[in-house]
Amino acid sequence: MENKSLLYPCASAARRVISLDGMWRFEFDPESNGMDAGWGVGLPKPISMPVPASFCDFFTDKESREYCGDFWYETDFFVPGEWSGKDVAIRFGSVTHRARVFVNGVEVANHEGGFLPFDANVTEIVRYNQYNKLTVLANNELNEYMLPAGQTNTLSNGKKVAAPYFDFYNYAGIHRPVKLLALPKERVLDFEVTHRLVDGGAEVDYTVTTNGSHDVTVEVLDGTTKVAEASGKTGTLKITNAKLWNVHAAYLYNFVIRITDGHAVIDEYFDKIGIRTFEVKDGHFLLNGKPVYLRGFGKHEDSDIRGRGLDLATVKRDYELMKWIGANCFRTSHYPYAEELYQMADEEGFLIIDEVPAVGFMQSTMNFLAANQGNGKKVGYFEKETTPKLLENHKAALTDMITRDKNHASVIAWSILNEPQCTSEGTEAYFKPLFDLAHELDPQKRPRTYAIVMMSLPNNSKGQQFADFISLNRYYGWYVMGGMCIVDAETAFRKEMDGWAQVLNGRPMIFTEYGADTMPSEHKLPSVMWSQEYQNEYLDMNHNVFDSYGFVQGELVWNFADFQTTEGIMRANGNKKGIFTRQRQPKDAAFHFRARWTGLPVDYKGDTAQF
Ligand code: GCB
Repeated sequence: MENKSLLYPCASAARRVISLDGMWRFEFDPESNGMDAGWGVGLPKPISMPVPASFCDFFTDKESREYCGDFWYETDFFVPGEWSGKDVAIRFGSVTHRARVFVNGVEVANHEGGFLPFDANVTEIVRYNQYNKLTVLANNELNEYMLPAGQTNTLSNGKKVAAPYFDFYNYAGIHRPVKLLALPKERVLDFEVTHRLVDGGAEVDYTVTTNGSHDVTVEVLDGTTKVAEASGKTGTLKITNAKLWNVHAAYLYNFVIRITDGHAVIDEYFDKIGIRTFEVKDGHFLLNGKPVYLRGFGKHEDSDIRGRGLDLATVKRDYELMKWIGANCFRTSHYPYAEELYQMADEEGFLIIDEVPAVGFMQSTMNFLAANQGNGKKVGYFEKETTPKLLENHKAALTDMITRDKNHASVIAWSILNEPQCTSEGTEAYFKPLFDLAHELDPQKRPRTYAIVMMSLPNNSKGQQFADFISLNRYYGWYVMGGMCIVDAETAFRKEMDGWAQVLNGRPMIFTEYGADTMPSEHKLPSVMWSQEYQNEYLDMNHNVFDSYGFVQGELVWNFADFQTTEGIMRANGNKKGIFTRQRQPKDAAFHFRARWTGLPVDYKGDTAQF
């Protein structure tokens, strides 16, 4: 799109932002005839629906909750007369999974990809000093060449049903804030920063992209005090005695970009930047040159009632719990999260492994989760007819994720896939362009990884050589050799680890998943699987293994909290591997982790020579 920009909206001397969040109108369109019936100019029988939120869990009937197909949202918005002469845009933080947007009945955007922002320029369409109608035709069907992947099945009663190849509920709706923007015609479209630590301070190289030719100036402020400035679309800002951004000790500078014409300000854009370096070196993660051991979680955007809709109250509680337990890192499994979460990680000093929604790229495993999906066939996921289309969608999502998130101090790495079927022939041809693209797009050249599924072993994982560090999802003692057999699980686990030691070539390894389903209601002495006691025994075994390998440089347990999944015999109203319940209260394991993580030094294994 012309003038495409994924910058987070901000108000300034040249920009205006109005929130369109609130109670919208909503209607299901199971026969997909809304378009022909003119729903773009008015929904015939709408019900109320809050935005942002998933629509699913408000309903008391199952057909509505499980609805799969087209659905519509509608609201009215007022455009101030004084905005005339500006560009007017509507920005969606995300709509899951696809959206066509109409203003006053005119189609203004068509977007696929349920976890990243998009906008629509509506300058030529809106009526000033009047209310305008905003309508969204959304759709939540799954297919094998989208991110995340799945299928859409049809039941004998003709209703469609989502069959995800992934283990989280297919929540849908307008999940993130919607904003009405007034933007100057000539404006900042994007910027990027890279940091260098030098004697006596730091240097920040920047590039600003605009859609015009006027001068650009950049300022860095410490609070309100200017500490560096530069002019030109690219340049270097020198900051003496820079306060570095660090884990749990974040420091953010105000970053101001202006486009000027003599003394007149054409555009002004504000952001915050944290100055830090991050790299993988000699088997360690180095933050500002110092080793850091990653501890934390795989998470989900998931909570009662609002589903996957952004809920700042839940976000706040999650950060408080993560601080309490001594975590310093999380992976945005299995999709880029709302921008507000990264801003908070920047503020709180958390490290993020940012994951694109490349999940479900393995037909055979996840199918058994829902009773009606399995076909039991092993299929090379990257040798399908749909693979070229999948790769195209994957590149688009990766591009938008890196473009959106590249300036966050909190973002330290890119996770390019979760548990792909990576033992078949097509793997390398599929992976290489994506890993190359991530490197090309990221000015900070952050390390790249992907989460490797069980049974993808050091000798048969075809994509592992592309990763800058190895990330394993392992369930020894849960999906394999659980309960009494946990002793054998440990032996098998160590054997696999010895194999990885041979192929790491100095790269660190982390665990992006390990965990055991646990019912908060169950206690049993001696333990049984699903009890709180077993979760702790399982964790002890896993931590013993991690502790005995120097190259293990991080542990992100699965999952931060219990979360909703598709129903099926493998899940008891959701996945119960949470260390916290879905209501964000601790299971026993939370105290276990708090003792461990607050006890390990920040640079745990920082000086190990075992590589
Ligand atoms: C995995 C998946 C994750 C699941 C988890 C589990 O390997 O990456 O999405 O939820 O296992 O609990 O089975």
